[in-house]
Amino acid sequence: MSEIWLRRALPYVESRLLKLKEMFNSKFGSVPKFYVRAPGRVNIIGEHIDYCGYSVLPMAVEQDMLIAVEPVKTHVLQLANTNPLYPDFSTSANNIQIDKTKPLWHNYFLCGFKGIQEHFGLSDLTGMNCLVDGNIPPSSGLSSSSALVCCAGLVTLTVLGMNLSKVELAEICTKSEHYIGTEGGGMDQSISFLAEEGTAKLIEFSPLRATDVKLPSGAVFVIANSCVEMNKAATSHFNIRVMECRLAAKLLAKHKCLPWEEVLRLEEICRCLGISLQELKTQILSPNTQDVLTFKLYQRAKHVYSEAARVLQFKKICEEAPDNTVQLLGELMNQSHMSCRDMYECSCPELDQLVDICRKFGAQGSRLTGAGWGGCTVSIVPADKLSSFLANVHEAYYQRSNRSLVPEKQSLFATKPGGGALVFLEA
Ligand code: ADP
Ligand code: NG1
Repeated sequence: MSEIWLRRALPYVESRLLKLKEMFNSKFGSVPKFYVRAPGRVNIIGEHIDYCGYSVLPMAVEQDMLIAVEPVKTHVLQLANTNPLYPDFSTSANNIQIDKTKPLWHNYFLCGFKGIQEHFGLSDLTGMNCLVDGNIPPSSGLSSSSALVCCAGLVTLTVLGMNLSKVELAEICTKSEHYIGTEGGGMDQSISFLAEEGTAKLIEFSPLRATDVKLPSGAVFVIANSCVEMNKAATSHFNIRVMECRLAAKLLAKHKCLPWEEVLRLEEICRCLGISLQELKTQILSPNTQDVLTFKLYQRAKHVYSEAARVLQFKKICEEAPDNTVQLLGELMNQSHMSCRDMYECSCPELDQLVDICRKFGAQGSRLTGAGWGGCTVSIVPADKLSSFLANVHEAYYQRSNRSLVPEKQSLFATKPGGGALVFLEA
Protein backbone atom coordinates (compact mmCIF):
# COMPACT_ATOMS: atom_id res chain seq x y z
CA MET A 1 0.00 0.00 0.00
CA SER A 2 2.83 2.42 0.82
CA GLU A 3 3.67 2.77 -2.89
CA ILE A 4 0.29 4.45 -3.40
CA TRP A 5 1.23 7.36 -1.06
CA LEU A 6 3.71 9.96 -2.29
CA ARG A 7 4.93 13.00 -0.40
CA ARG A 8 5.28 15.22 -3.48
CA ALA A 9 3.39 15.48 -6.75
CA LEU A 10 4.97 13.85 -9.79
CA PRO A 11 6.07 16.32 -12.49
CA TYR A 12 3.27 15.38 -14.92
CA VAL A 13 0.52 16.50 -12.54
CA GLU A 14 2.32 19.27 -10.68
CA SER A 15 0.94 22.25 -12.58
CA ARG A 16 -2.62 20.87 -12.55
CA LEU A 17 -2.39 20.27 -8.79
CA LEU A 18 -1.21 23.82 -8.17
CA LYS A 19 -4.18 25.17 -10.16
CA LEU A 20 -6.48 22.82 -8.28
CA LYS A 21 -5.08 24.09 -4.97
CA GLU A 22 -5.86 27.68 -5.97
CA MET A 23 -9.39 26.87 -7.12
CA PHE A 24 -9.99 24.85 -3.99
CA ASN A 25 -8.99 27.84 -1.93
CA SER A 26 -11.37 30.19 -3.69
CA LYS A 27 -14.18 27.61 -3.52
CA PHE A 28 -13.85 26.37 0.06
CA GLY A 29 -11.65 29.09 1.64
CA SER A 30 -9.04 26.56 2.79
CA VAL A 31 -6.09 24.48 1.53
CA PRO A 32 -6.45 20.81 0.47
CA LYS A 33 -4.84 18.28 2.82
CA PHE A 34 -4.05 15.84 0.01
CA TYR A 35 -4.70 14.98 -3.65
CA VAL A 36 -5.65 11.71 -5.34
CA ARG A 37 -5.12 10.69 -8.96
CA ALA A 38 -6.69 7.74 -10.81
CA PRO A 39 -6.05 7.15 -14.54
CA GLY A 40 -8.36 6.20 -17.38
CA ARG A 41 -7.40 3.29 -19.63
CA VAL A 42 -7.39 2.02 -23.15
CA ASN A 43 -8.29 -1.61 -23.65
CA ILE A 44 -5.92 -2.99 -26.29
CA ILE A 45 -7.85 -6.24 -26.73
CA GLY A 46 -10.50 -8.25 -24.85
CA GLU A 47 -13.82 -6.41 -25.21
CA HIS A 48 -16.97 -7.26 -23.29
CA ILE A 49 -15.47 -10.35 -21.71
CA ASP A 50 -14.38 -9.14 -18.26
CA TYR A 51 -17.92 -9.51 -16.89
CA CYS A 52 -17.85 -13.13 -18.08
CA GLY A 53 -14.68 -13.71 -16.08
CA TYR A 54 -12.23 -13.80 -19.00
CA SER A 55 -8.86 -12.00 -19.03
CA VAL A 56 -8.41 -8.63 -20.73
CA LEU A 57 -5.39 -6.63 -21.87
CA PRO A 58 -5.59 -2.90 -21.09
CA MET A 59 -3.07 -0.19 -20.21
CA ALA A 60 -3.54 3.02 -18.23
CA VAL A 61 -3.50 6.26 -20.23
CA GLU A 62 -2.03 9.56 -19.08
CA GLN A 63 -5.49 11.20 -18.89
CA ASP A 64 -6.86 10.98 -15.36
CA MET A 65 -9.15 12.13 -12.61
CA LEU A 66 -7.63 14.33 -9.88
CA ILE A 67 -9.32 15.21 -6.61
CA ALA A 68 -8.17 17.79 -4.04
CA VAL A 69 -9.45 16.88 -0.57
CA GLU A 70 -9.94 18.40 2.85
CA PRO A 71 -11.54 16.28 5.60
CA VAL A 72 -14.05 18.30 7.71
CA LYS A 73 -15.81 17.58 11.01
CA THR A 74 -19.31 18.47 9.78
CA HIS A 75 -20.36 15.02 8.43
CA VAL A 76 -21.20 16.76 5.16
CA LEU A 77 -19.76 15.74 1.82
CA GLN A 78 -19.31 18.73 -0.51
CA LEU A 79 -18.31 18.12 -4.12
CA ALA A 80 -17.25 20.68 -6.70
CA ASN A 81 -15.79 20.32 -10.18
CA THR A 82 -13.40 22.45 -12.23
CA ASN A 83 -15.66 21.82 -15.24
CA PRO A 84 -18.83 23.97 -15.05
CA LEU A 85 -20.74 21.18 -16.84
CA TYR A 86 -20.69 19.30 -13.55
CA PRO A 87 -22.62 21.26 -10.88
CA ASP A 88 -21.76 21.44 -7.15
CA PHE A 89 -23.31 18.82 -4.93
CA SER A 90 -23.59 18.31 -1.22
CA THR A 91 -25.08 15.58 0.98
CA SER A 92 -24.90 14.17 4.49
CA ALA A 93 -22.03 11.67 4.62
CA ASN A 94 -24.13 9.32 6.76
CA ASN A 95 -26.94 8.50 4.41
CA ILE A 96 -25.70 8.01 0.88
CA GLN A 97 -28.42 7.47 -1.73
CA ILE A 98 -27.50 6.66 -5.32
CA ASP A 99 -30.25 7.00 -7.88
CA LYS A 100 -29.76 4.24 -10.48
CA THR A 101 -32.06 5.95 -12.93
CA LYS A 102 -29.95 9.15 -13.13
CA PRO A 103 -26.23 8.76 -13.86
CA LEU A 104 -25.39 12.29 -12.62
CA TRP A 105 -21.67 12.92 -12.14
CA HIS A 106 -21.70 13.05 -8.36
CA ASN A 107 -23.29 9.58 -8.26
CA TYR A 108 -20.03 8.09 -9.60
CA PHE A 109 -18.19 9.73 -6.71
CA LEU A 110 -20.80 8.38 -4.29
CA CYS A 111 -20.23 4.83 -5.63
CA GLY A 112 -16.57 4.90 -4.55
CA PHE A 113 -17.40 6.65 -1.29
CA LYS A 114 -20.16 4.20 -0.35
CA GLY A 115 -18.12 1.17 -1.42
CA ILE A 116 -15.33 1.97 1.06
CA GLN A 117 -17.76 2.94 3.85
CA GLU A 118 -19.60 -0.33 3.48
CA HIS A 119 -16.42 -2.38 3.30
CA PHE A 120 -15.44 -1.16 6.76
CA GLY A 121 -19.05 -1.27 8.03
CA LEU A 122 -18.88 2.38 9.09
CA SER A 123 -21.92 4.48 9.85
CA ASP A 124 -20.60 7.61 11.60
CA LEU A 125 -18.49 9.29 8.97
CA THR A 126 -16.40 12.40 8.74
CA GLY A 127 -17.32 14.80 5.99
CA MET A 128 -15.04 16.25 3.33
CA ASN A 129 -14.70 18.99 0.77
CA CYS A 130 -13.55 17.78 -2.63
CA LEU A 131 -12.68 19.51 -5.88
CA VAL A 132 -12.60 17.21 -8.91
CA ASP A 133 -10.65 17.81 -12.14
CA GLY A 134 -10.79 15.25 -14.96
CA ASN A 135 -9.34 15.25 -18.47
CA ILE A 136 -10.49 11.83 -19.73
CA PRO A 137 -12.99 12.38 -22.57
CA PRO A 138 -16.30 11.30 -20.98
CA SER A 139 -18.48 8.50 -22.39
CA SER A 140 -15.78 7.61 -24.90
CA GLY A 141 -14.66 4.18 -23.81
CA LEU A 142 -11.56 5.41 -21.95
CA SER A 143 -13.15 4.78 -18.58
CA SER A 144 -13.75 8.25 -17.15
CA SER A 145 -16.52 6.82 -14.96
CA SER A 146 -14.35 4.19 -13.28
CA ALA A 147 -11.47 6.63 -12.85
CA LEU A 148 -13.89 8.82 -10.87
CA VAL A 149 -15.21 5.88 -8.83
CA CYS A 150 -11.65 4.67 -8.06
CA CYS A 151 -10.43 8.16 -7.23
CA ALA A 152 -13.37 8.64 -4.83
CA GLY A 153 -12.71 5.24 -3.25
CA LEU A 154 -9.06 6.11 -2.61
CA VAL A 155 -10.04 9.58 -1.31
CA THR A 156 -12.40 7.95 1.21
CA LEU A 157 -9.84 5.37 2.29
CA THR A 158 -7.27 8.12 2.86
CA VAL A 159 -9.68 10.30 4.85
CA LEU A 160 -10.52 7.30 7.04
CA GLY A 161 -6.82 6.59 7.56
CA MET A 162 -7.38 2.92 6.68
CA ASN A 163 -5.28 0.51 4.63
CA LEU A 164 -6.22 -1.79 1.74
CA SER A 165 -4.20 -3.49 -0.99
CA LYS A 166 -4.57 -2.27 -4.57
CA VAL A 167 -6.31 -5.55 -5.41
CA GLU A 168 -8.82 -5.03 -2.59
CA LEU A 169 -9.41 -1.45 -3.69
CA ALA A 170 -10.01 -2.58 -7.28
CA GLU A 171 -12.45 -5.27 -6.16
CA ILE A 172 -14.40 -2.91 -3.89
CA CYS A 173 -14.64 -0.23 -6.60
CA THR A 174 -15.74 -2.78 -9.20
CA LYS A 175 -18.59 -3.87 -6.97
CA SER A 176 -19.56 -0.37 -5.95
CA GLU A 177 -19.69 0.99 -9.51
CA HIS A 178 -22.71 -1.30 -9.91
CA TYR A 179 -24.63 1.20 -7.73
CA ILE A 180 -24.85 3.39 -10.84
CA GLY A 181 -26.86 0.63 -12.53
CA THR A 182 -24.40 -0.92 -15.02
CA GLU A 183 -23.20 -4.42 -14.24
CA GLY A 184 -19.70 -4.25 -15.74
CA GLY A 185 -16.64 -6.40 -15.04
CA GLY A 186 -13.51 -5.31 -13.22
CA MET A 187 -11.19 -4.31 -16.06
CA ASP A 188 -11.36 -0.55 -15.59
CA GLN A 189 -11.02 -0.41 -11.82
CA SER A 190 -8.27 -3.06 -11.84
CA ILE A 191 -6.06 -1.28 -14.34
CA SER A 192 -6.70 2.09 -12.66
CA PHE A 193 -5.14 0.72 -9.46
CA LEU A 194 -2.72 -1.94 -10.76
CA ALA A 195 -1.24 -0.15 -13.80
CA GLU A 196 2.50 0.45 -13.97
CA GLU A 197 4.30 2.84 -16.24
CA GLY A 198 5.84 1.25 -19.32
CA THR A 199 3.82 -1.96 -19.45
CA ALA A 200 0.38 -3.09 -20.50
CA LYS A 201 -1.25 -5.68 -18.22
CA LEU A 202 -3.04 -8.95 -18.62
CA ILE A 203 -5.81 -8.68 -16.04
CA GLU A 204 -7.14 -12.02 -14.81
CA PHE A 205 -10.14 -12.41 -12.51
CA SER A 206 -11.10 -14.72 -9.64
CA PRO A 207 -8.57 -14.25 -8.20
CA LEU A 208 -7.73 -10.80 -9.53
CA ARG A 209 -4.16 -10.39 -10.71
CA ALA A 210 -2.23 -8.30 -13.21
CA THR A 211 0.74 -9.57 -15.24
CA ASP A 212 3.06 -7.37 -17.32
CA VAL A 213 2.72 -7.59 -21.10
CA LYS A 214 5.60 -5.94 -22.92
CA LEU A 215 4.29 -4.21 -26.05
CA PRO A 216 6.47 -4.32 -29.21
CA SER A 217 8.95 -1.46 -29.44
CA GLY A 218 8.44 -0.98 -33.19
CA ALA A 219 4.81 0.05 -32.84
CA VAL A 220 2.77 2.83 -31.29
CA PHE A 221 -0.80 2.58 -30.01
CA VAL A 222 -2.96 5.46 -31.20
CA ILE A 223 -6.34 6.45 -29.77
CA ALA A 224 -8.86 8.17 -32.05
CA ASN A 225 -12.20 9.44 -30.76
CA SER A 226 -15.20 8.95 -33.04
CA CYS A 227 -16.74 11.94 -31.22
CA VAL A 228 -19.94 9.96 -30.64
CA GLU A 229 -20.65 9.84 -26.91
CA MET A 230 -22.43 6.89 -25.31
CA ASN A 231 -23.22 6.89 -21.61
CA LYS A 232 -23.46 3.24 -20.49
CA ALA A 233 -25.69 3.97 -17.52
CA ALA A 234 -28.18 6.10 -19.45
CA THR A 235 -29.12 3.32 -21.91
CA SER A 236 -29.71 -0.41 -21.61
CA HIS A 237 -27.35 -1.53 -24.45
CA PHE A 238 -24.61 -2.47 -22.02
CA ASN A 239 -26.72 -4.34 -19.49
CA ILE A 240 -28.60 -6.22 -22.22
CA ARG A 241 -25.25 -7.67 -23.35
CA VAL A 242 -24.36 -8.58 -19.77
CA MET A 243 -27.73 -10.33 -19.37
CA GLU A 244 -27.29 -12.15 -22.69
CA CYS A 245 -23.94 -13.51 -21.53
CA ARG A 246 -25.40 -14.48 -18.17
CA LEU A 247 -28.26 -16.35 -19.85
CA ALA A 248 -25.95 -18.01 -22.38
CA ALA A 249 -23.72 -19.26 -19.54
CA LYS A 250 -26.72 -20.67 -17.66
CA LEU A 251 -28.04 -22.42 -20.78
CA LEU A 252 -24.61 -23.85 -21.60
CA ALA A 253 -24.21 -25.11 -18.05
CA LYS A 254 -27.52 -26.93 -18.37
CA HIS A 255 -27.47 -28.16 -21.96
CA LYS A 256 -23.81 -28.06 -23.14
CA CYS A 257 -24.88 -26.26 -26.31
CA LEU A 258 -26.95 -23.22 -27.17
CA PRO A 259 -30.16 -23.32 -29.20
CA TRP A 260 -29.23 -22.32 -32.77
CA GLU A 261 -32.02 -19.80 -33.30
CA GLU A 262 -30.60 -16.35 -33.92
CA VAL A 263 -33.02 -14.62 -31.59
CA LEU A 264 -34.54 -16.29 -28.54
CA ARG A 265 -37.77 -15.18 -26.92
CA LEU A 266 -38.03 -14.90 -23.14
CA GLU A 267 -40.48 -17.81 -22.97
CA GLU A 268 -38.11 -20.13 -24.85
CA ILE A 269 -35.25 -19.23 -22.52
CA CYS A 270 -37.43 -19.94 -19.47
CA ARG A 271 -38.44 -23.29 -20.95
CA CYS A 272 -34.82 -24.29 -21.67
CA LEU A 273 -33.73 -23.27 -18.16
CA GLY A 274 -36.79 -24.81 -16.50
CA ILE A 275 -37.68 -21.60 -14.62
CA SER A 276 -40.69 -19.26 -14.55
CA LEU A 277 -40.79 -15.83 -16.16
CA GLN A 278 -41.01 -14.33 -12.69
CA GLU A 279 -37.85 -16.17 -11.58
CA LEU A 280 -36.01 -15.04 -14.70
CA LYS A 281 -36.95 -11.41 -14.07
CA THR A 282 -36.22 -11.32 -10.36
CA GLN A 283 -33.18 -13.61 -10.18
CA ILE A 284 -31.35 -12.97 -13.44
CA LEU A 285 -32.33 -9.75 -15.21
CA SER A 286 -31.21 -6.27 -14.11
CA PRO A 287 -33.80 -3.52 -13.38
CA ASN A 288 -33.21 -1.86 -16.77
CA THR A 289 -33.62 -5.06 -18.83
CA GLN A 290 -36.97 -6.18 -17.38
CA ASP A 291 -38.85 -5.29 -20.56
CA VAL A 292 -36.51 -6.91 -23.08
CA LEU A 293 -38.41 -9.61 -24.98
CA THR A 294 -35.72 -11.26 -27.11
CA PHE A 295 -32.03 -12.11 -26.64
CA LYS A 296 -29.22 -13.09 -29.03
CA LEU A 297 -27.34 -15.66 -27.01
CA TYR A 298 -25.55 -17.65 -29.69
CA GLN A 299 -23.73 -14.79 -31.38
CA ARG A 300 -22.89 -13.09 -28.07
CA ALA A 301 -21.33 -16.30 -26.74
CA LYS A 302 -19.42 -16.75 -29.99
CA HIS A 303 -17.91 -13.29 -29.57
CA VAL A 304 -16.96 -13.89 -25.94
CA TYR A 305 -15.16 -17.20 -26.52
CA SER A 306 -13.32 -16.01 -29.64
CA GLU A 307 -12.33 -12.72 -28.00
CA ALA A 308 -11.07 -14.50 -24.88
CA ALA A 309 -8.84 -16.66 -27.12
CA ARG A 310 -7.55 -13.57 -28.99
CA VAL A 311 -6.39 -12.00 -25.71
CA LEU A 312 -4.23 -15.03 -24.93
CA GLN A 313 -2.86 -15.14 -28.48
CA PHE A 314 -2.01 -11.44 -28.27
CA LYS A 315 -0.05 -11.94 -25.06
CA LYS A 316 1.78 -14.94 -26.50
CA ILE A 317 2.83 -13.01 -29.61
CA CYS A 318 4.12 -10.13 -27.45
CA GLU A 319 6.17 -12.63 -25.42
CA GLU A 320 7.56 -14.59 -28.36
CA ALA A 321 8.14 -11.47 -30.49
CA PRO A 322 8.41 -13.10 -33.95
CA ASP A 323 9.65 -10.97 -36.88
CA ASN A 324 6.11 -10.06 -37.92
CA THR A 325 4.85 -9.24 -34.40
CA VAL A 326 3.14 -5.97 -35.34
CA GLN A 327 1.33 -7.54 -38.28
CA LEU A 328 0.10 -10.49 -36.18
CA LEU A 329 -1.11 -8.24 -33.36
CA GLY A 330 -2.83 -6.02 -35.91
CA GLU A 331 -4.67 -9.00 -37.38
CA LEU A 332 -5.99 -9.97 -33.93
CA MET A 333 -7.18 -6.39 -33.34
CA ASN A 334 -8.95 -6.38 -36.72
CA GLN A 335 -10.65 -9.69 -35.91
CA SER A 336 -11.70 -8.29 -32.56
CA HIS A 337 -13.35 -5.30 -34.21
CA MET A 338 -15.16 -7.51 -36.69
CA SER A 339 -16.51 -9.67 -33.89
CA CYS A 340 -17.59 -6.62 -31.84
CA ARG A 341 -19.32 -5.19 -34.92
CA ASP A 342 -21.03 -8.31 -36.28
CA MET A 343 -21.47 -10.68 -33.35
CA TYR A 344 -21.70 -8.38 -30.36
CA GLU A 345 -23.26 -5.46 -32.25
CA CYS A 346 -21.54 -2.83 -30.11
CA SER A 347 -20.03 -0.72 -32.88
CA CYS A 348 -21.64 2.17 -34.79
CA PRO A 349 -21.19 3.61 -38.33
CA GLU A 350 -18.75 6.32 -37.14
CA LEU A 351 -16.52 3.78 -35.37
CA ASP A 352 -16.54 1.50 -38.42
CA GLN A 353 -15.62 4.44 -40.65
CA LEU A 354 -12.83 5.53 -38.31
CA VAL A 355 -11.39 2.00 -38.10
CA ASP A 356 -11.37 1.83 -41.92
CA ILE A 357 -9.63 5.21 -42.18
CA CYS A 358 -7.02 4.18 -39.61
CA ARG A 359 -6.25 0.97 -41.53
CA LYS A 360 -6.12 2.84 -44.84
CA PHE A 361 -3.47 5.23 -43.51
CA GLY A 362 -1.07 2.70 -42.07
CA ALA A 363 -2.51 1.03 -38.97
CA GLN A 364 -1.74 -2.70 -38.98
CA GLY A 365 -4.86 -3.18 -36.88
CA SER A 366 -7.64 -1.00 -35.56
CA ARG A 367 -10.65 -1.66 -33.33
CA LEU A 368 -13.21 -0.01 -31.11
CA THR A 369 -12.10 0.14 -27.49
CA GLY A 370 -14.24 0.10 -24.36
CA ALA A 371 -17.96 -0.50 -24.32
CA GLY A 372 -18.52 0.82 -27.88
CA TRP A 373 -21.66 2.24 -29.57
CA GLY A 374 -19.46 5.34 -29.90
CA GLY A 375 -16.28 6.46 -28.18
CA CYS A 376 -12.74 5.65 -29.24
CA THR A 377 -10.76 3.32 -31.47
CA VAL A 378 -7.28 1.99 -30.72
CA SER A 379 -4.87 1.29 -33.58
CA ILE A 380 -1.46 -0.33 -33.76
CA VAL A 381 0.76 1.78 -36.01
CA PRO A 382 4.38 1.04 -37.05
CA ALA A 383 6.49 3.70 -35.29
CA ASP A 384 8.02 4.99 -38.53
CA LYS A 385 4.55 5.72 -39.97
CA LEU A 386 3.20 7.60 -36.96
CA SER A 387 3.43 11.19 -38.17
CA SER A 388 1.92 10.56 -41.62
CA PHE A 389 -0.76 8.39 -39.96
CA LEU A 390 -1.78 11.18 -37.58
CA ALA A 391 -1.83 13.81 -40.32
CA ASN A 392 -3.88 11.67 -42.72
CA VAL A 393 -6.41 10.43 -40.16
CA HIS A 394 -6.84 13.97 -38.89
CA GLU A 395 -7.59 15.16 -42.39
CA ALA A 396 -9.86 12.28 -43.35
CA TYR A 397 -11.97 11.94 -40.22
CA TYR A 398 -11.78 15.23 -38.32
CA GLN A 399 -11.01 18.02 -40.75
CA ARG A 400 -13.60 17.05 -43.34
CA SER A 401 -16.39 17.57 -40.81
CA ASN A 402 -17.17 19.62 -37.74
CA ARG A 403 -15.33 17.02 -35.74
CA SER A 404 -12.22 19.18 -36.11
CA LEU A 405 -13.80 21.42 -33.47
CA VAL A 406 -12.99 18.83 -30.83
CA PRO A 407 -9.60 19.65 -29.23
CA GLU A 408 -7.09 17.61 -31.19
CA LYS A 409 -5.19 16.37 -28.15
CA GLN A 410 -8.35 14.69 -26.93
CA SER A 411 -9.43 13.22 -30.24
CA LEU A 412 -6.33 11.72 -31.88
CA PHE A 413 -3.16 10.93 -29.97
CA ALA A 414 -0.45 8.34 -29.51
CA THR A 415 -0.40 6.82 -26.05
CA LYS A 416 1.86 4.63 -23.94
CA PRO A 417 1.34 2.62 -20.76
CA GLY A 418 0.94 4.95 -17.77
CA GLY A 419 1.02 4.39 -14.02
CA GLY A 420 -1.83 3.62 -11.59
CA ALA A 421 -3.67 5.52 -8.86
CA LEU A 422 -1.70 7.61 -6.35
CA VAL A 423 -2.14 9.86 -3.32
CA PHE A 424 -0.04 13.06 -3.13
CA LEU A 425 0.34 14.72 0.22
CA GLU A 426 1.57 17.98 -1.32
CA ALA A 427 0.91 19.73 -4.63
P1 ADP B 1 -16.72 6.13 -19.82
O1 ADP B 1 -16.67 5.22 -20.99
O2 ADP B 1 -15.85 7.32 -20.01
O3 ADP B 1 -16.50 5.45 -18.52
P2 ADP B 1 -19.51 6.53 -19.01
O4 ADP B 1 -20.61 6.97 -19.90
O5 ADP B 1 -19.63 5.23 -18.36
O6 ADP B 1 -18.19 6.70 -19.85
O7 ADP B 1 -19.35 7.63 -17.84
C1 ADP B 1 -19.24 8.99 -18.15
C2 ADP B 1 -19.74 9.79 -16.96
O8 ADP B 1 -18.69 9.92 -15.97
C3 ADP B 1 -20.09 11.24 -17.32
O9 ADP B 1 -21.40 11.35 -17.85
C4 ADP B 1 -19.97 11.93 -15.97
O10 ADP B 1 -21.11 11.72 -15.18
C5 ADP B 1 -18.78 11.17 -15.33
N1 ADP B 1 -17.55 11.94 -15.60
C6 ADP B 1 -16.65 11.78 -16.59
N2 ADP B 1 -15.68 12.73 -16.54
C7 ADP B 1 -15.98 13.51 -15.48
C8 ADP B 1 -15.37 14.66 -14.88
N3 ADP B 1 -14.28 15.22 -15.38
N4 ADP B 1 -15.95 15.18 -13.79
C9 ADP B 1 -17.09 14.63 -13.28
N5 ADP B 1 -17.70 13.56 -13.79
C10 ADP B 1 -17.17 13.01 -14.87
P1 NG1 C 1 -16.18 1.55 -20.60
O1 NG1 C 1 -15.51 1.54 -21.88
O2 NG1 C 1 -15.44 2.33 -19.57
O3 NG1 C 1 -17.59 1.96 -20.73
C1 NG1 C 1 -17.17 -0.91 -20.00
C2 NG1 C 1 -17.08 -1.68 -18.67
C3 NG1 C 1 -15.91 -2.66 -18.66
C4 NG1 C 1 -15.92 -3.56 -19.87
C5 NG1 C 1 -16.04 -2.69 -21.15
C6 NG1 C 1 -16.18 -3.52 -22.40
C7 NG1 C 1 -17.77 -0.60 -16.59
C8 NG1 C 1 -17.40 0.32 -15.50
N1 NG1 C 1 -16.90 -0.75 -17.57
O4 NG1 C 1 -16.11 0.00 -20.08
O5 NG1 C 1 -15.95 -3.43 -17.46
O6 NG1 C 1 -16.95 -4.50 -19.80
O7 NG1 C 1 -17.16 -1.82 -21.09
O8 NG1 C 1 -15.07 -4.34 -22.60
O9 NG1 C 1 -18.84 -1.17 -16.56
